Amino acid sequence: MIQEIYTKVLAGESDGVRSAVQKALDEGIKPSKIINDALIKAMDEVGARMKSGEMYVPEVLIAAEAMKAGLGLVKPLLEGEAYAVGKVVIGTVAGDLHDIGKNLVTMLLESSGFEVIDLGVDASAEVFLEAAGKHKPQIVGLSALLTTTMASMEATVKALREKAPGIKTMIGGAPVSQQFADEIGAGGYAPDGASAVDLAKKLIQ
Ligand code: B1M
Repeated sequence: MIQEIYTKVLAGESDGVRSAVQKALDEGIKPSKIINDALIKAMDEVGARMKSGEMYVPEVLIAAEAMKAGLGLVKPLLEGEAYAVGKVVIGTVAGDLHDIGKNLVTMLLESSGFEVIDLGVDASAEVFLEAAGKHKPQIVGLSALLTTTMASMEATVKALREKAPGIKTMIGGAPVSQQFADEIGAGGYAPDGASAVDLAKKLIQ
């Protein structure tokens, strides 16, 4: 049944995932095993296929939806078991309304076991700082799609470094790069959603 869930997630079949997860639960398979050995493992494979160009954004989004459909069934049964592997506050920086890439990164982080607090778009340094204080994440993730909003990203990273030095930052978006991350002192840069998950895992180690 674990294999069936895995296969259905990769195929993006939400209904199929739900019924396979229900069957697994009926067979007495532990929720944590279903999450780790089927749902998260399938999303790891989705990430790998996205990186190698075997899967494209729409298929990835559909697989993440299917994964979340299964997760919805098992998550309430975890009985206080620590589930989230880490906490991330994420948002698109001030002046920038692009959120498709940020939403994709959010879905992939969530389906890889992270708890994600999404601040939406046009989030100022103050909004990021307030959320960092309130939610105490290990990581704050910033997205920017405009060359003009790279300055907002720099200002937000600077504010976080000064006022919340224990929190790691990661950045992404079409105009930014590893070089820019190094210049502004961000904790890391990821070029795509799958790499963002790998980076987040690395940053919380
Ligand atoms: Co706009 N836009 N847009 N736009 N838009 C771009 C970005 C642009 C390159 C188009 C162009 O001119 N060729 C250009 C920017 C030029 C520049 O600055 N260099 C541009 C412009 C100029 C504008 C406006 C100024 C247009 C105008 O009004 N004159 C305006 C700005 C509004 C604003 O933000 N204040 C504007 C508006 C819009 C729409 C609202 C119409 C719409 C956004 C809808 C939305 O997001 N809800 C839109 C869109 C859709 C685009 C394009 C076509 C597509 C962007 C996208 O969603 N890509 C884009 C051109 C293009 O890229 N072909 C363009 C798909 C997405 C999955 O990829 O976002 O790169 P991406 O995310 C990737 C990675 O970058 C990475 O992972 C993601 C998944 O692999 N990533 C992260 C992203 N965030 C990350 C965070 C991480 C880690 C990785 O860690 C935290």
